[in-house]
Amino acid sequence: MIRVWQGDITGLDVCAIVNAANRSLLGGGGVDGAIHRAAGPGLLDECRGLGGCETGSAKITGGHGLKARHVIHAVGPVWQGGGQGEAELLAGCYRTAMDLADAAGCRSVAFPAISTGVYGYPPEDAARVAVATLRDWLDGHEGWEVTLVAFDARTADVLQKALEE
Ligand code: AR6
Repeated sequence: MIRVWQGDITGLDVCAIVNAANRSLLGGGGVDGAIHRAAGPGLLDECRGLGGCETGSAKITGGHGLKARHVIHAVGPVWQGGGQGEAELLAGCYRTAMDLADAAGCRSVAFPAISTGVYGYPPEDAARVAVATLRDWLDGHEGWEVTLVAFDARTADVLQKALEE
């Protein structure tokens, strides 16, 4: 099941929340900064041991001070017009995050709108990639609750429309 929820991802009581990180995995602004602030310094300490992450993939850590048991740090592509494999890289973030959540024994996971902030991915296109990739993954995996988190009303609307397509 996929649902849309509007608000701050850092407070969600789910098994894993996904972070929109960069390749260093050492923090940043946007949702990344919010997650590190809410989780506390232990999260950055754990991230230092991960050796970064390739664009289009993800790595998992503990949730530290968060309600969520895990944080999955996904590195979305920077939007460069759409001809640089951005859609496949973004899909890779969602697929890898689901694989990691599954391996950790989770059945609930919440995603921010990866790449649609600082990285400039058009929200409508990103929402279509997110929904298609998640539907494909969930086909054959029972009993999951996936939350697409919108920080603002406009993003919530875009995500809801993508779900209804
Ligand atoms: N909860 C849910 N969504 C949020 C929150 C929050 N607390 N805060 C922001 N968003 P962005 P990106 C939304 O820029 O585009 C960082 O510096 C935001 O409104 O956080 O993947 C990293 O370190 C937008 O819809 O991520 C990277 O360097 C979405 O989260 C870079 O930014 C993603 O916006 C990654 O850029």
